[in-house]
Amino acid sequence: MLIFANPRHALHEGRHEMFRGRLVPCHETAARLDHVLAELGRRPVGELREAPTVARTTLERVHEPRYLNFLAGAWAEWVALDPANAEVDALPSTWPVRGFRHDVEPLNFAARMGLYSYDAGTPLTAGTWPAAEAGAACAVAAAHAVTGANAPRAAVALTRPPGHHAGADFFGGYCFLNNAALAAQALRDGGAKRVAVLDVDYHHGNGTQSLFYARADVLTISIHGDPRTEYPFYLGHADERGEGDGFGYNLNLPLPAGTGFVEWRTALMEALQRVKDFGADALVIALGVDTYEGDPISRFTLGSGDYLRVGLDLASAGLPTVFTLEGGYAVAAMGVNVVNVLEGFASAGTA
Ligand code: SP5
Ligand code: ZN
Repeated sequence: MLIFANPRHALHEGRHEMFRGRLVPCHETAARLDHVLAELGRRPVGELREAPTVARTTLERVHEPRYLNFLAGAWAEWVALDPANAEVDALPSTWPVRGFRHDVEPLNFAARMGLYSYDAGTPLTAGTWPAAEAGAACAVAAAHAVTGANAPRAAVALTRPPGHHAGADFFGGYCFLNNAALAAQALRDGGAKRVAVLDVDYHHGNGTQSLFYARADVLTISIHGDPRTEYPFYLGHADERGEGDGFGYNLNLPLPAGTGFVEWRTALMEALQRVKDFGADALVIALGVDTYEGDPISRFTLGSGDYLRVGLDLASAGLPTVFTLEGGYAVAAMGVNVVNVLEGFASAGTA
């Protein structure tokens, strides 16, 4: 198993997210990834590798050019508005909902923040772009690593900010560039005919779903908290099955808040059966561990030991596999939970 850890992840360090009318400390912190790296130091389940940089054209396989241009320049614009902004995160506060235009890019910075986002929980900071770009490079490198003869079974993009909520031209849910989608597209571009993305984060992978919704070559599956009560609320229902050529190639398995490992694993088995029926050549796992019982913002009750079994189950698909790191906010348990998945996977055989 090869592990590409984002060397720039800590450059993205938000101060606050909007919650119930207040700015509260961010849940998505650099310490999360530091805990995973520390646990990997104790239990080296794979070899750490450095990722080469990613080309803009590779990012454009998934994201809109005008969105990438905005993200890359947003911090400089924010500080140019007022030098005092350097001490404050940029958060959106106005959004073009139904009936507004999306084709005309406003000149106003706040207006563009809203055009390219969907929540006020995702601060853009001085280091957001370099951190996200280096993370995307890890995801693409991980996809390349499992491609070709004598490739290892699995590779991991150990990165933050996470990615699965980000769409072609929007950020949100702590995500800016969709690492899982970039890995899936890189696998396709590297010769895989059919790629499955299985999202096991507590929250529905709305960005990934929307990116591949009309495509039959990338199957998207998400197991998550029922969006009627859980973030991201407006997508992730069981009746979303894809559209056009992609009809039948999206599977949502929403579960009620409070779901424990036995029921969660039943959904995982259904997901893995669908991956098998699809005839995937490669698998991307959007690995969130916010399904953990101690997670402060989520409501499933998986235990740390359960993640070993999750890893074993994922390995049973028998496919070249790329992991991208998504959510998980019980910071102290984060390292054990993530490395348990990887160790469980590796213990199945030749990863
Ligand atoms: C990648 C990922 O897991 N993103 C999740 C984004 C969830 N954002 C909304 C969370 C709102 C909960 N805020 C609770 C704050 C009170 N301490
Ligand atoms: Zn999540």
